[in-house]
Amino acid sequence: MSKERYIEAKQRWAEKQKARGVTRRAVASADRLPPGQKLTQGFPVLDLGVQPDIPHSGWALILDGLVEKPVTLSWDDFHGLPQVDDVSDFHCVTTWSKYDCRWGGVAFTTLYELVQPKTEAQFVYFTSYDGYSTNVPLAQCLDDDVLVATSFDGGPIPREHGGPARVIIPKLYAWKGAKFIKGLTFLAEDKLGFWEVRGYSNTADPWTEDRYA
Ligand SMILES: Nc1nc2c(c(=O)[nH]1)N[C@H]1C(S)=C(S)[C@@H](COP(=O)(O)O)O[C@H]1N2
Ligand SMILES: [Mo]
Repeated sequence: MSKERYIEAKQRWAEKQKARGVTRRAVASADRLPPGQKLTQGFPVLDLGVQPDIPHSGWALILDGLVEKPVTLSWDDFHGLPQVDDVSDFHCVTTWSKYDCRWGGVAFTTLYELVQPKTEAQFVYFTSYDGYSTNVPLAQCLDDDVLVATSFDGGPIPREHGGPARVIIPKLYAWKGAKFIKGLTFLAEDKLGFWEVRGYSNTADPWTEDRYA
């Protein structure tokens, strides 16, 4: 994609977001820790008891569903896309939060532009190499801090934290960010993911303590 086209696309998203009333992530402030959360300096690991070992040669990211241009990206394809860095806070529903996580990878908006979702597409269903899944409305995925990350703190994402690639959606509880990401499917109707069918909230807003449905 040419730089001009990329910037143009970004501008369209910004306009769309403004129209939707989406605001930027708040900067550090006294109100930075959502209610009921405790700050941790460490980085706990939460998984389903499996940490799949996926070599870069065997890794692919499948983008499909209601899109004009479905695509399967190899590791090299993925790294040929524009890369971004984003520093964000991480909030797990089990009450720990971690500040200033630096993730690098491809912005969701870049993937969106690549596959060109049809107008019916309103939800994204994420699937992972460990059998995990989760779901998020498309509008929230278009926030500028949402990415498919392949780096953490300047290095590869450790396997226990979801490497080679994981999704980061800072404004939602962290179970909405799939580790070991394998596929993004664009859907017209919402489809509940692994924890959502097991009683976790579908909206997952840390600021309203929207933990369980
Ligand atoms: N594939 C996959 N992604 C997942 C999970 C999982 O079990 N499998 N757990 C979720 C939960 S509940 C949280 S809090 C975060 C934890 O990320 P971490 O282990 O890097 O702290 O990943 C989320 N993404
Ligand atoms: Mo979690």
